Order: sequence, then C-alpha cells, then structure tokens
Amino acid sequence: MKRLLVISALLLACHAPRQHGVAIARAGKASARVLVTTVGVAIKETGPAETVKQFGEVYAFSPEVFAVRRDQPTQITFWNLQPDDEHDFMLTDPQNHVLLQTKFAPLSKTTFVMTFHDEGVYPFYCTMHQPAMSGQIIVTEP
Ligand SMILES: [Cu+2]
Repeated sequence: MKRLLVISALLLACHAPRQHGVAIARAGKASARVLVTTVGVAIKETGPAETVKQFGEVYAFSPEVFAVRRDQPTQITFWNLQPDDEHDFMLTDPQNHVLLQTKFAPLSKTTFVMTFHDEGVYPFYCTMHQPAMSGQIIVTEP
C-alpha cells in the first residue's frame, strides 16, 4: 500500500500542470534583453538602384537569429530605424501557428517581455518585406 502511494505521488508530480506556449506582455521584469533593429539593405532612397530594380526593396532584422532561454522572461525590443517605412512582426510557434502579429511604425520603439515555455525554433517575419525580412528565435534549455 505504501509503495502504491509513493508511485501515485510520483505520477502526480510528473503530471503537475506545466504552462505551455509563450507568455507575451508589454512590460514586466526580465532577466535577459535583446534589441532587434530593422535595417534597409537595398532601398529606393539610397540604392543601389540596380539591386532595387532586380530584387525590390530589401530589409532585414538585425539580429535575425537569436537565442533565449526557456522559462526566462526576456525583454525583446524592436527599433524601426526607417523614417518612412512601416514594418510588421509575425511570430509563430514551431508548428507555424501565429502567436503574435503587430506593426512597427516608422521610427518607433516597441518592447515585449516574452517567456517561452517550450524549447524549439520560433520563426518570425515582416510580412510586408518577404522573403528577406525573416528570422528565428531559438529557445534553448534554461
Ligand atoms: Cu518590413
């Protein structure tokens, strides 16, 4: 009987509720910080004109790949450096379900505190500037 109780307790511990997904807030305490900027790689105002003609305007997130730790609240701030271009940010989970979609106005700073509860690769995109303006958040073990 005692043995059965111990096994039951162990099973309960293994099935203790654990939060899945990602918590996204606009503010809060964070123990890590990442700053992501938007970069004009080839744009109509400054060229190179031949590149814009061939590829269209090309923008990128910088950094476009970064790592965060699972269960660690991480402040992620976006600076849209373009004075006259809007960007957006669509974050998905590893199964491509959309977790967040938001816009960044020209010359804006936008901050989130994100806490990922599952390890994996989380793709993100600016849907206005595909395919170049894309990236990934890699969630690693704590
Ligand atoms: Cu963009």
